[in-house]
Amino acid sequence: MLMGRTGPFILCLNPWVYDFAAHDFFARPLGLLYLAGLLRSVGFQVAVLDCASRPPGSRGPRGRWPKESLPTPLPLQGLPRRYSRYGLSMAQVQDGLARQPRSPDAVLVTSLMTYWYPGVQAGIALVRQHFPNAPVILGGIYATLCPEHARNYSGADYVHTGPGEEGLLSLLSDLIGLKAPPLELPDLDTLPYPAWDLLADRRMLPLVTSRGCPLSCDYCASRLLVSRFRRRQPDNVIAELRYWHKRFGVTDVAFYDDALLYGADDHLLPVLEGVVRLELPLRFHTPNGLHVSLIDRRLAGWLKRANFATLRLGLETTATGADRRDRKIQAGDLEKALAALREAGFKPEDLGVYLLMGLPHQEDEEVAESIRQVRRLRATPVLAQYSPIPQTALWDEAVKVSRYDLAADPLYHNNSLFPCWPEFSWERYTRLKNLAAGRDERRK
Ligand code: B12
Ligand code: SF4
Repeated sequence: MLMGRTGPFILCLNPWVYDFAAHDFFARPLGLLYLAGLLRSVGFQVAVLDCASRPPGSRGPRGRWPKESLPTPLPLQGLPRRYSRYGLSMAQVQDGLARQPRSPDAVLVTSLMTYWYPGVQAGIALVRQHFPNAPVILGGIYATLCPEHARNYSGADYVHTGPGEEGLLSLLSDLIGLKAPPLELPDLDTLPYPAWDLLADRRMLPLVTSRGCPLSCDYCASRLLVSRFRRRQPDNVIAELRYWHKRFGVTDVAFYDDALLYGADDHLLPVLEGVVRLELPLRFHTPNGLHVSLIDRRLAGWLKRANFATLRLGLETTATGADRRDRKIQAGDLEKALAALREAGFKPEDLGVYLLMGLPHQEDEEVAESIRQVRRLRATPVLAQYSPIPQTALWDEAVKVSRYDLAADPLYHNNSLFPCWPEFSWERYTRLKNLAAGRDERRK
């Protein structure tokens, strides 16, 4: 443990979202909060500034981010969409930086979507204006998936790839000469809780009970971000929920797991049993899609009993065989899962089913048929637009078909561009959106 009340001071920054469209759908900088928790546990003084947050007055665990229009970046000009900065205003962030107790010994900056890097650049530039002597370390998903780009263009002094827990303390010692004691290599159960209490907005708790995914779908980056699937002990998860509920009365909890339902008998089910047994008045959300094939009647019953309010299932497409880009679903799985969930008491509007559109070579009719099937099964189709991700199995194909030079600039990974369509088309998009909303079919 570092001694004294005034240990080294680390500022953790979650930059703004820069995009054509964005919505705070239970989004919090969980990875950064884990690192803040870890540093605090060994004696660092830590502060968190979350630029991608909503002002305290706005309601609910999710909602619209305030936005300010920005000039569209040069490579994307001509697209009929307005580019914006989402989150706190520039003045609020400047004020947040000015209020820091002193100049930080280092600044940790996180990153999420690869194509949000202009927000990372802007955040780092602002930090440099305020704290010219503080080294800036960038990590997170953009940094891991596009390390060369991040090294060349983010403005950070150091770009870290992969999970931050293992290398962060030695990195800080190297960069700023801090003498932190060697850390027992943390497993997921000995890791301190994320420093969620340092967020100004505590209306919703982001929770992860595992890291990585046992599967490997062609369009997904999970394996590249975390190579090994690991899970926390159920008791550890229950203890965390109890802790935050007791301390701050939190009720809304969003799971960020890639494979929350995997091996549920000795993982999620004991967690939910614990929540029900302890009568914790929580409400759960799964903004990241759940595995359809793993939902049976027993599990569905527990999801209802434990008060899951926002359910998203990851179907992606009803295509079968070689047309599928993943290995997570077999014929009949969706029918079985939805029947079990409805029997447990979930209503069609509770059951959002993600359908992936904009994949290379994907015909609109495939998406339309998936939409119809989801509607026939009395669930709600939710369209998710494909974002090509470097190093994934589908990347080369995406590069081949895209009208953009995907490899030249991560801005082109933006799913709002439909980068794998021959051109951007509001008509094409609107037709499928209407169909998903149940409008088009009725008019026919
Ligand atoms: C939860 C999640 C979401 C949440 C929101 C999360 C958030 N914070 O905003 C929701 C469900 C809303 C979401 C939405 C989307 N998502 Co998402 N999401 C994820 C997911 C599953 C987990 C991210 C996470 O928080 N992990 C948990 C924490 C603990 O890990 P972490 O943040 O990576 O942090 C660790 C390291 O990165 C590192 N680290 C992080 N910061 C720093 C800083 C420093 C200094 C250092 C040293 C280290 C470091 O250490 C941390 C601890 O180990 C990832 C997949 C994945 N496995 O990561 C996809 C992922 C990020 N999403 C992705 C996509 C495509 C989307 C969508 C576009 C989906 C769609 N088509 O609609 C939307 C767009 C969102 C929007 N608002 O517009 C892609 C990224 C695509 C891209 N081009 O970058 C991913 C990678 C999934 C995939 N398909 O492969 N997402
Ligand atoms: S199951 Fe989900 S998280 Fe796992 S590899 Fe496939 S898409 Fe990614």
